[in-house]
Amino acid sequence: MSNYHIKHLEEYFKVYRKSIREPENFWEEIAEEHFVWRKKWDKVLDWDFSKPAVKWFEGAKLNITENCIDRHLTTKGDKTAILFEPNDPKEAAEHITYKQLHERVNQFANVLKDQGVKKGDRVCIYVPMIPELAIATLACARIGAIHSVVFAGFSSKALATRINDSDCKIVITSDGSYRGKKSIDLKGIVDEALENCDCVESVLVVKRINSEIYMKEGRDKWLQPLLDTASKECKAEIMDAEDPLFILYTSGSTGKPKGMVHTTAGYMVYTAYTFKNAFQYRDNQVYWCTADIGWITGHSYIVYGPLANGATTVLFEGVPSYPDFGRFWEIVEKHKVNQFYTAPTAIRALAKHGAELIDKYDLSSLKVLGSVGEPINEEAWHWYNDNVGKGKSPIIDTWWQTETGGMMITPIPYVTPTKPTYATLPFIGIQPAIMDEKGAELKGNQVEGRLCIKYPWPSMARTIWGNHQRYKETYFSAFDNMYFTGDGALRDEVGYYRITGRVDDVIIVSGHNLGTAPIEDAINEHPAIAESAIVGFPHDIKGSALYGYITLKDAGEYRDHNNLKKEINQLITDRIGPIAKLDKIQFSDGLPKTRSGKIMRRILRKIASNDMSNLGDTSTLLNPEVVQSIIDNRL
Ligand code: 6R9
Repeated sequence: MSNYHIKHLEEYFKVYRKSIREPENFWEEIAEEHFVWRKKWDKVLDWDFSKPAVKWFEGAKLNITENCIDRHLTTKGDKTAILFEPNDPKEAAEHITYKQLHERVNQFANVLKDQGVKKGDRVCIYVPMIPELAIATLACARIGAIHSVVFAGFSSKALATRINDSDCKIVITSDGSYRGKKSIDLKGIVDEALENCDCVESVLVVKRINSEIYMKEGRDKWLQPLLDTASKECKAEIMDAEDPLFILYTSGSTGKPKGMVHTTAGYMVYTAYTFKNAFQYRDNQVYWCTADIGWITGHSYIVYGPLANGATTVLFEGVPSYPDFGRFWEIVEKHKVNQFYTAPTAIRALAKHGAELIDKYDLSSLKVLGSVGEPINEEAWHWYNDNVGKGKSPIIDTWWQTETGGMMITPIPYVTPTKPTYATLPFIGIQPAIMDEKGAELKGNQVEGRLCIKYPWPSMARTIWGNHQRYKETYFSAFDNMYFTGDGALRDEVGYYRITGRVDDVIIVSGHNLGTAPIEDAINEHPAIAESAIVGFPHDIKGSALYGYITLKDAGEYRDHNNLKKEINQLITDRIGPIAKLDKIQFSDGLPKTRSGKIMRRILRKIASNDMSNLGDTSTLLNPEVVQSIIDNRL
């Protein structure tokens, strides 16, 4: 019997119980029935969280690209694997079939081999959202090189840090990239970064914007001529289950970015299984995740998860606002997208521009709406549900992390009844625990605390590149024998989980623990408010007090800021209590955000505390310019 595709709630509970009671049997069956192996494993799982050491499918041999591409060739060779939608809506979309993907990945892999790249070498990929990004990633996997994709919006400094940390020998980039009306000189950024990277021997350059760029003799090569003469056949390197597949950097609350290391077999099995179920993907459907492949969401749910299922995955080069805020819906209509996966920050930005732009397009193909990246507030949830889903497409609020490799807590659409702002139930095989500060597990329902995971799952990161000690300290030291997520969560009366936000965002005001997320939710209910971020600042009497940074939907319309401040505090008093009222409220044109859309509370916290000495590297922000304006107008 196959448990691969869950179809109703009773089945979810049955399969979930099995996955917890007999995890090894469970994952063995999934691995056996749904993937191709060069050799099966000797042991399904070996683990010890105290070291920490985790191995899945030890002894197995495979190549993930044979699972993502080769095995589909006989049945789906002419099916579109990657559907590329360019930045400019006037440029034609490109349909890359599984057969073509096979050829292009092999050619790219052969070029890498010619450049001297071998199994285990690190390859930095700094390419915009064009087909070559996915192809380069898969080409590395084909030959067993470890890819390190760096989001092509990071600064030269951030890029250099990442290249050096994992000692990359080659960088793949493009002459430039398009982003809405703008074009960006990516190669220039790479040149600047490489002034500080001795490890890099060569740079392969994809032509995208046809700009005049500097090519360093002996180091830089145009990719296309090399591809043109490369063979379309490239034997897949046979990998061990636990060989590293990729490194992906994620920023910690302090220190340099952490290069999370993901390995081959477990990552493949889990991302494929979650993709199939969380999106209820069926053959011939069109799936679109708007993330960038530079983030874990893109790795797992644009590239590996969808392709392992033989799906059609849309790869969008542009931005939601170009040529106007209707672009997402235009693409949904044009390609008849069935599953749409995006982030709350995008939803809020679109909501700000009203629903009229949606009504111009036919969104009837949509069956599942996904959300990822941060807690989705009530207002955004309803806007998404009512206007995009027309109340008919379930929203899956998927909670997971770069470190977890795949979704951890999420509804299964048409199976798990959804509840606004709740990620609902753990995915199959996931054993969450809610812990109190003293390290005791809070059993039963209606509890709130720190979110941990008690048992290994196949796609968990195995280490931090070059720093296993930091991996242990960050994730396995706060609580005995548990993976600590860094997030807070509550479990409601029926056992549904709601992620309450990073626990480092908890502020203690007059001895009361206040999470920033519920306060922000209350504020965001105000019709004039677009977004808000709450941080703590030192206060003589209360210990800490609350400072709110707020952006308005239409700044011109609400000139009476004093009145607005009163209304905000009244909302907070109504929703949470007077204890959560804000001492200071600053209106601002924007909030500093990471490239993946997360508000950088660290910076706001410093400004609120009047400590501008060490704001850290703000160059990696999406909007570094707002920082100065916030400083200039601080209260
Ligand atoms: C996949 C991804 C991880 C952090 C995570 C949490 C927040 C992600 C969320 C969510 C509430 C959700 N987060 N999804 N919070 N609800 N559905 O985003 O990975 O970039 O590593 O971020 O994002 O705080 O710990 P990553």
